[in-house]
Amino acid sequence: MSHPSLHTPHEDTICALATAPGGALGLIRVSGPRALVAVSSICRNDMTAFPANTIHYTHIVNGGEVIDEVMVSIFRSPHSYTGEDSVEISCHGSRYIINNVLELLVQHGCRMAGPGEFTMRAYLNGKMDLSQAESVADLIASTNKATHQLAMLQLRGGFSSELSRLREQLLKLTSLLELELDFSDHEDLEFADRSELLSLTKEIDSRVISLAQSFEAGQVIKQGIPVAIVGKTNVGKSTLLNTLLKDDRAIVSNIHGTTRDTIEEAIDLNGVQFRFIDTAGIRQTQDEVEKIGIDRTLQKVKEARIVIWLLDQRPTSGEIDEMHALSEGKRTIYVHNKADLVDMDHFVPYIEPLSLISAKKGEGIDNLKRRIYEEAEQAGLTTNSSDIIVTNARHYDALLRAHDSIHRVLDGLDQHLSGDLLSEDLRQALSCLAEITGQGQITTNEVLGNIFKNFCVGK
Ligand SMILES: Nc1nc2c(ncn2[C@@H]2O[C@H](COP(=O)(O)OP(=O)(O)OP(=O)(O)O)[C@@H](O)[C@H]2O)c(=O)[nH]1
Ligand SMILES: [Mg+2]
Repeated sequence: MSHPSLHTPHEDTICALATAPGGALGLIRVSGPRALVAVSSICRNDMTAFPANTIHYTHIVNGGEVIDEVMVSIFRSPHSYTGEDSVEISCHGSRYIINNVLELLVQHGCRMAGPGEFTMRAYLNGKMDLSQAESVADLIASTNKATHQLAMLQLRGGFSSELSRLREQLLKLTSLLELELDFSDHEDLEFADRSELLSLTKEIDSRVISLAQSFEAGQVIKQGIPVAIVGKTNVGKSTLLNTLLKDDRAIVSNIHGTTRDTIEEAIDLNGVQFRFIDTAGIRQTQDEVEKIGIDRTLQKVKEARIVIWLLDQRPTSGEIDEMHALSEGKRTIYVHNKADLVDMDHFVPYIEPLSLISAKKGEGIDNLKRRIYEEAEQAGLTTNSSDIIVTNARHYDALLRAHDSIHRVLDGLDQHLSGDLLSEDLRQALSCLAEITGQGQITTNEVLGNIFKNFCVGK
């Protein structure tokens, strides 16, 4: 869609259904200078003089026909979501009613809103910055506590204030350099502050790097932390998946090599999404299809963040070495299954720590879940801390470019380049960070169009 001219006030008034069709109620949003006039024209009451932040009971009428009994909320500029005069109409969820109300609004001078247009107006009117506007879409898309928390932190400005701290530091650097320029004819002053400049630049760079690095964790959290369940054939991997899911998802049998392909299912543990992957049991085989399955298992181990090695008997020391080699660099949890068959009086753990479970009887599963969560926590993949985690590819890209520029400043300082050469790179770093929040510079229609095109209409 094409957005209206971005840097002029919005002359037109937009309307859209904000709720999903099919519910008991529908919420229709109207925003812009004619919002109150347009809604008044289709209601029994004239609302143009109604005070801000009030709700009114009224009827929508079309000619002589009463279309619906509705509640109407009045917001006045600048104290509304968009910053403009806005009205929200709560009507009944009927498609007929909703279409009728929207048609009437259009007849009275409103225009149907494009995707995200209300939020785009909120941004253009200074109600939120660009990264906060983007978090609105993430918030709507959030499916669990973790993704909700990430979006909420960003919406409430956690990331924005971190960026503005970084920008302040970059500006401080710039002014220190300018000071150096001003006094450049005093020779003894020229490099006096260079060590301070260097340490400040390094400090900024390491923060930018750690923000950029958090993107990977952000992606994992959004998509679900991959946990591969691996082991020899018949140890109970598919049984464990089914028990975790509380569902008969994977085929279980006492025939070795039952699972051929990988099976993936998401489970929420303490509000964090995990993707459990049941795999083909590892063994020597002549069966071509099974071989392909085992290759896939090894691939899944590589992709996993956490590996559950399932065993049902004491492995040989050669097998232990093999397990260590395969899961090297992964967070690995060793689990002995079929505890119901174990003589506990004589059981000696052969790897430390070793979790004991019975997948079939559901024993030890809560403990195992706790361990899985702890591993994710230690890997920084849970969001219980208030640490900023970057989740948006556009932000990640801008951070990488900011890092490049800052790196050039570091090199320049190293090579004793003059201040004016360095401040060019500093300005670039500043502008990359400003891109994220869309502040302090012109954000093009194309950029905004790309950001908001994926929003829902009505948001
Ligand atoms: N006694 C007992 N048997 C179990 C337990 N867990 C699984 N089994 C049995 O072990 C056999 C193999 O279980 P599966 O879940 O199919 O094993 P798998 O590791 O997926 O096997 P493959 O897909 O062949 O690699 C089945 O007969 C299960 O009922 C358990 O905790 N106790
Ligand atoms: Mg299986």
